[in-house]
Amino acid sequence: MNPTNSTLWPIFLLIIFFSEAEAYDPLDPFGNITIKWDVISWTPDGYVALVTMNNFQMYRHIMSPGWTLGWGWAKKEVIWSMVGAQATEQGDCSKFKGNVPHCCKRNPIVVDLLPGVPYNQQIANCCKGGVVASWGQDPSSAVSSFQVSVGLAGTSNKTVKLPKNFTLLGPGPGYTCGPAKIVPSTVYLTPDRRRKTQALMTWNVTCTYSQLLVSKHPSCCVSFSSFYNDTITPCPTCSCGCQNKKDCIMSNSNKLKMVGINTPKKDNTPLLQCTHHMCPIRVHWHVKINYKDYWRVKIAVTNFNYRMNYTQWTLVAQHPNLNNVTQVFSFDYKPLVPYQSINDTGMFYGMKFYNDLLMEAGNFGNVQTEVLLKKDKDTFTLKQGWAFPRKIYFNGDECQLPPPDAYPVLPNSAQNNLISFSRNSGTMFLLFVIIFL
Ligand SMILES: *[C@@H]1O[C@H](CO)[C@@H](O)[C@H](O)[C@H]1NC(C)=O
Ligand SMILES: *[C@@H]1O[C@H](CO)[C@@H](O)[C@H](O)[C@H]1NC(C)=O
Ligand SMILES: *[C@@H]1O[C@H](CO)[C@@H](O)[C@H](O)[C@H]1NC(C)=O
Ligand SMILES: *[C@@H]1O[C@H](CO)[C@@H](O)[C@H](O)[C@H]1NC(C)=O
Ligand SMILES: *[C@@H]1O[C@H](CO)[C@@H](O)[C@H](O)[C@H]1NC(C)=O
Ligand SMILES: *[C@@H]1O[C@H](CO)[C@@H](O)[C@H](O)[C@H]1NC(C)=O
Ligand SMILES: *[C@@H]1O[C@H](CO)[C@@H](O)[C@H](O)[C@H]1NC(C)=O
Ligand SMILES: CC(=O)N[C@H]1CO[C@H](CO)[C@@H](O)[C@@H]1O
Repeated sequence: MNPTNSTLWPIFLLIIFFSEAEAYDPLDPFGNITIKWDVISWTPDGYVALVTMNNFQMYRHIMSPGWTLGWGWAKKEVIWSMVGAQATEQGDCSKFKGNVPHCCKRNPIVVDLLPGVPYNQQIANCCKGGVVASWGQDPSSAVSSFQVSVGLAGTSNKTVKLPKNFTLLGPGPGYTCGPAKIVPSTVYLTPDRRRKTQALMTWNVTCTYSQLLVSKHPSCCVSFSSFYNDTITPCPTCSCGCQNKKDCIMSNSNKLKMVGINTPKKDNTPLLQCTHHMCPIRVHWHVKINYKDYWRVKIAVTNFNYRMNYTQWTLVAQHPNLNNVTQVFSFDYKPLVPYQSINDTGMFYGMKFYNDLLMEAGNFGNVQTEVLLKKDKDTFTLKQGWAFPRKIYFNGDECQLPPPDAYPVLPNSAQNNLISFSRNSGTMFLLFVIIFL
């Protein structure tokens, strides 16, 4: 192994240590969703707060039907009114005469408003049906806000009690939120940028994602092929669990002509095309051409769910040669460099209005790209599966890779394998991945 690679070992060990300990994504170690409450005025019986949700995750967005935020009031607070969002239930407000609160529940559940509500119900960054882009894809849309007027609450920074037990669905489970923490008050710049104002008090809540909370099975899988071997390495059988196998639909079934078959279910249960892997998403990585100084990979993403269009989808890949991406066709690409020294991860996403919508299963349910990579002569090899990715994520969830013994192999390379095994650092890494991940 060369010295640069050996310096990485402690980091990989750290990654493994962390990923087993708690919600921690080694490819986006600082990713989180932060919910900030800025008290912008005190009222006779409480306060008005501007609540801002920032998605600091590089590649995990909140897609339709959007976020759902819940919390528990510390005392007997009520919500007098909201702008830009609404509580899903009013609850029992029977003890109020005259002016009735918007929500009297002890554990309010709040959702964003839909686009197109009247202007007097809107504020900046609201009313997007709860859809929030990922930071890596579009930082300007990675934010959602609403305003809440709280009553029967503390009326100063000494008496106010912070809400507790925050929960976030985005739109499904997966997020765990920490306690609210008082932080330095947010400072605002006036529109002419000549005066600063500040919130009377600010608290933050941080939520992090763990795929394990969502399902014990992956939600996507990866298949491989190469120009040097006719074998296609398929997704592992039952990659995403086969418990729904009886409900899947053959791609030639007449049922597909039924009206309404593509309508999403409230709980988002998929209607999958029958495959041996039973995944809603398959990512195919094809090693296409080996030039003298470059090599070319084709990546295709296929949707097998008849009930789902993926908007603003993201695909993350980890491969040592992503430090020398020369050109990416038909997708946008951005390197992710969470550890300054390692540049082996990048995110692909669709071009706006062209292929940022991955259509439901069927004829149009796929998107594809080709990637041109410059070879580093010291590491490039077609042996030992080096040309295939170490990790693939779709929409922030890690996909199931084929088992290492199924990778397409170079013809007649069998006897060299053992030698290159100990010499080739790329292979060492792969071996490491195989054994420990
Ligand atoms: C949340 O993410 C931001 C941006 O990556 C980071 O600066 C901040 O430290 C994170 N917060 C926590 C509590 O991890
Ligand atoms: C609180 O959240 C905001 C984003 O909503 C972030 O900019 C700020 O750094 C956070 N403060 C702390 C102390 O984490
Ligand atoms: C918060 O959760 C804890 C444990 O689940 C519970 O005992 C407590 O009553 C909750 N508090 C509020 C204000 O919802
Ligand atoms: C509360 O407000 C007082 C001034 O009214 C200020 O001095 C103090 O720092 C504030 N405390 C917090 C936690 O914001
Ligand atoms: C997916 O998008 C297309 C085009 O916008 C639409 O016709 C179709 O009904 C959508 N399918 C689902 C399942 O939402
Ligand atoms: C990472 O690699 C990409 C090319 O794939 C390059 O454009 C980028 O500058 C590199 N970043 C760092 C920090 O080395
Ligand atoms: C292609 O790869 C497979 C393993 O995936 C291997 O069994 C087969 O022998 C290879 N084909 C050739 C021509 O080497
Ligand atoms: C062959 C080649 O261009 N290698 C470059 C790959 O990228 C790293 C840094 O990202 C450069 O240091 C190499 O020279």
